[in-house]
Amino acid sequence: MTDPSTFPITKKWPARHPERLQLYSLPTPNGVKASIMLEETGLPYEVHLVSFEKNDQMSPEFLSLNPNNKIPAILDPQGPGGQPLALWESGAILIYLADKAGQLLPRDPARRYETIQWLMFQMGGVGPMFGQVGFFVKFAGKDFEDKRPRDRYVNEARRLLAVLDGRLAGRDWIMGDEYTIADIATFPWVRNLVGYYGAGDLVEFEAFANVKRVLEAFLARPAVGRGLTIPKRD
Ligand SMILES: N[C@@H](CCC(=O)N[C@@H](CS)C(=O)NCC(=O)O)C(=O)O
Repeated sequence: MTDPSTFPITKKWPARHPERLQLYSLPTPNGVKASIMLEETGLPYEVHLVSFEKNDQMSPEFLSLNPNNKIPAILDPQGPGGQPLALWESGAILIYLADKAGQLLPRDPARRYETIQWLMFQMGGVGPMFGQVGFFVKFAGKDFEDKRPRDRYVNEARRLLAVLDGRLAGRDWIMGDEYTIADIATFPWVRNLVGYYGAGDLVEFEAFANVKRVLEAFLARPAVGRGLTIPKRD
C-alpha cells in the first residue's frame, strides 16, 4: 500500500485512516451513489465533506484529484495491483467498487453489460435531464418567463421515466430480482426529482407506478437510508 498522503488532496482533507478508501463527497444525487454503494458493500472507508458553500470543489487540492471539479471522487490506497487509485465520475466509481467488493454487478458477462447499459442510461440521460429540470423548476431558471426550455426538459424527464417504468414492469429491480449498481445510480435521481425539486406533478409521476414502487423499495433499504445522509453537511 502506498501512503495516500503523497496525494495533494490529503493536504486539505487529511486521512485519519490512511489504509481505508477515501471518499470526497456531499449528499447530492450524484454524491450519495458512492456513499450508498459503500454502505451496501461494507467496504471500509473514510468520508470527507466537499463544501460547495466554501467552493471546495474549486480548490487546487480537489482539482488535483478531479480536474472536472465535481463530486463524488475517491482515492483508494489499495487499488489494482496494490497501488493507489484515484477515480471520479460516479458511474466509474460504482463499477470499480462493485468489482472490488465482488457485489452488485452480475458476473455473467451478458448481464454485466446489460447492467452497465442501464447505468449509462442514468449517467447520460436521467442525471443530466433531471438536473436540468431542477434548474428550471427549483433554481434560477424558474423565474424565466419563457417556459419552452423548462418544458423541453420536463418532457424529456417524463419520457425517460416512461422508459424506466416499462423496464420495471414485472421486475423487482432494474435487473430483475438482482439489486445492482444500476438501481443505486438511478433512484437517488428519481427521489430528487419528485422530492427536493418538487417536479412530481409536472412529470406526472403518479402515472409511473412501477418506478414509484421500486423507489419505495429502494428507500426502505437500511444502507440507502444511511448513505443518503453521508457525509453530514456542516
Ligand atoms: N457526471 C458526474 C456529475 C457529478 C456532478 O454533477 N456533481 C455535482 C453535484 S451533484 C457537483 O459536484 N457540482 C459542483 C460544481 O459543478 O461545481 C458524476 O456522475 O460523477
